[in-house]
Amino acid sequence: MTDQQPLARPSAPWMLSLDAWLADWAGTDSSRAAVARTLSQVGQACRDIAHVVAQGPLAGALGDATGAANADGDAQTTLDVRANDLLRDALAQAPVAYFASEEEETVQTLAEDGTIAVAVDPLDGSSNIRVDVSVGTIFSLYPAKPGDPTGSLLRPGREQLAAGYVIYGPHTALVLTVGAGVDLFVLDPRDDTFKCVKQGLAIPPTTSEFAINASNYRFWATPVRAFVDDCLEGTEGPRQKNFNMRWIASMVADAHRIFTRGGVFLYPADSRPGYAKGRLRLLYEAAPIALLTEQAGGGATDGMEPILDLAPDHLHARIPLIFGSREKIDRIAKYHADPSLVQDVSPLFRERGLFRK
Ligand code: AFP
Repeated sequence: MTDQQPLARPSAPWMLSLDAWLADWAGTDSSRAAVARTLSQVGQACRDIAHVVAQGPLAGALGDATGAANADGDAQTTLDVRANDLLRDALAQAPVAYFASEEEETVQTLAEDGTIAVAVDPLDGSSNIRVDVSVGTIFSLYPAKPGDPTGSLLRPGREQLAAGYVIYGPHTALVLTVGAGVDLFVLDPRDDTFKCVKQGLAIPPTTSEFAINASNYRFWATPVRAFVDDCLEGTEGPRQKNFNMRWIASMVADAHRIFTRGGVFLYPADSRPGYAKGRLRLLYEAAPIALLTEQAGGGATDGMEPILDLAPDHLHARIPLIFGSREKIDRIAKYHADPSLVQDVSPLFRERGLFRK
């Protein structure tokens, strides 16, 4: 490229700042304006979290356990608590009535007259902090029901007003939906502003990648084993193609790969004590990822039902979560709905599973 040639740029909204993007979307609609102000504050908190993450050990022992546990019994790290505080403080400057978090046992009331309820996983993948692997923040917005903090949040994911995640990786990226497709923003370190770099993210419908913690193989139910066995059989199995496997142990990082080049993520229920409903939380992990996934043309299921149709029965309820490329989700759902299909689809199942003794 010579000096004279202009850089090839997609048309607007390339490089539109998050705040400009939100103002454009909200227009003169007051309900949208409340959502926009809330998302702007989420963006500011995540920018601050990105700064702390980037400092690594210079900011203190971020990955060390504080000695406390969250409502679910997981050990809290210093960064879990810092991220939670940054989000809660930022959202106190927005029209947010209620704030729920993985790190808070109950719903916090921030502004009695607020119109939005927010649920967050402030720091997803905290076991990766110490090894400098990507971590993230997940967020979900609902309309607040006046005087009903918990009821504002215990509802089907389809009622979300907006959802997204931020990944703190080699660059910090925000993936956002307000219910009309999915857009990608990158935090520009030159002026500390999220800028839109892609509109209308679409998850490729077919894929040759899957993500699952295969060390739990012996604890899985038959449909999940069958699906993985079929992938592992590669060109010699019923799928007649080779697959690649990835597991980052930060769902946000696995999700970001799937939003970029397709694939499927599975954290199923298993027979270990405490894992009867998997590991991930419906309100602030599965539901926002499911909304993003559906908005990007993919699917998200607990094996039987779309995640977005499910309402948590308590704030920290868990759910088996399978999301990603449409074709894979449909196949996995079929295995769950009719276990007799497992024998047809995978003639080698039970005899030659690669993880089987
Ligand atoms: P943490 O935030 O407690 O590290 O959990 C991360 C997570 O919820 C999700 O991001 C990963 O996909 C999953 O747990 C990893 O779980 P396993 O360690 O059981 O594979």
